[in-house]
Amino acid sequence: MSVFSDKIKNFFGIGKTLSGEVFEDLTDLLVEGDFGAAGAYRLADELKDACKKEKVADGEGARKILAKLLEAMLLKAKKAVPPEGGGLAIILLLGVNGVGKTTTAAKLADKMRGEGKKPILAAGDTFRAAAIDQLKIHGERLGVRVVAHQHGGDPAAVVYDAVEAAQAGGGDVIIADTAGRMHTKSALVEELKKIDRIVESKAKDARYIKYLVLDATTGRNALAQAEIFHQAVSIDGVILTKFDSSAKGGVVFSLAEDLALPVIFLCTGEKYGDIKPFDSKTYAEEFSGLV
Ligand SMILES: Nc1nc2c(ncn2[C@@H]2O[C@H](COP(=O)(O)OP(=O)(O)OP(=O)(O)O)[C@@H](O)[C@H]2O)c(=O)[nH]1
Ligand SMILES: [Mg+2]
Repeated sequence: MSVFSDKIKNFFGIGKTLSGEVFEDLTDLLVEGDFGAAGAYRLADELKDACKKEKVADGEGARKILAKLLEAMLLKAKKAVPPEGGGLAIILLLGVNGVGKTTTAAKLADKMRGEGKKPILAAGDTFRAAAIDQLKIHGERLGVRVVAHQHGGDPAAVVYDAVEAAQAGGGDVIIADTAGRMHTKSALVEELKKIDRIVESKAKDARYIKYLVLDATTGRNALAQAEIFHQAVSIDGVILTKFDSSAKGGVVFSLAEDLALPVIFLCTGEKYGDIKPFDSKTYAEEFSGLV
């Protein structure tokens, strides 16, 4: 799957016998793979104990146990609110500049339309001048309706209009892009509170989901972003983008363990189809170089 899982695979190469030193080296390798130091130590230790207990002395066997331990880590995340289901869904995409929010909004719209849904894209990034046009271009290409206001407008008002459009029969899932900034944390919180109020008053029964978009290539920095956003606005899950490039992916385990945040989708490229639902078992196995 990635260069990093190849490293894990090579590390536990055929014929490798498992000495204490191997587990120390593994700790370093996990840190390199965007695991935090504490998590890496703990995991290497757990693996060492499990190999001993199960009398596993070869690399291949160790990787199988590693995958199980990793999957268990991922299951510590809270259960994801699925974007699919009956009634109106409102999906808000949050995240810092350039992580891929707008692209992901388009990918989700395409995916959901392919699943028989009627998505509406809401141009909630009114901050950056080109953002509205960027979303409109996606909407035109995909044949998906885009609700937009002027540059500088109020994002909550955009969501308001999108909800009205949906309720008038125009759609059953709203995917709202937002501006990429969090340095002004209080502004973000205020902006979201306003959107929350709109949803509460206009679409009380809607499934309202806040996904944080994180760029996988930013490694541990992604975890720091998640901490800040989660604390500020309580997010429901993560969409990890740019997993196609040099991303290592260990941060996914920290998101689950440290913040109980589930990853919902993995994005692996710039094309509309480059998005797939996240599966814990598959991810753990891929990370361990098993598949
Ligand atoms: N390789 C790769 N590139 C991606 C992926 N997702 C987004 N991109 C690219 O990342 C860049 C930024 O994407 P945007 O969708 O504009 O990001 P954004 O978060 O909306 O950015 P701002 O609106 O400026 O905050 C673009 O060049 C995208 O094509 C992905 O999964 N893989
Ligand atoms: Mg954008």
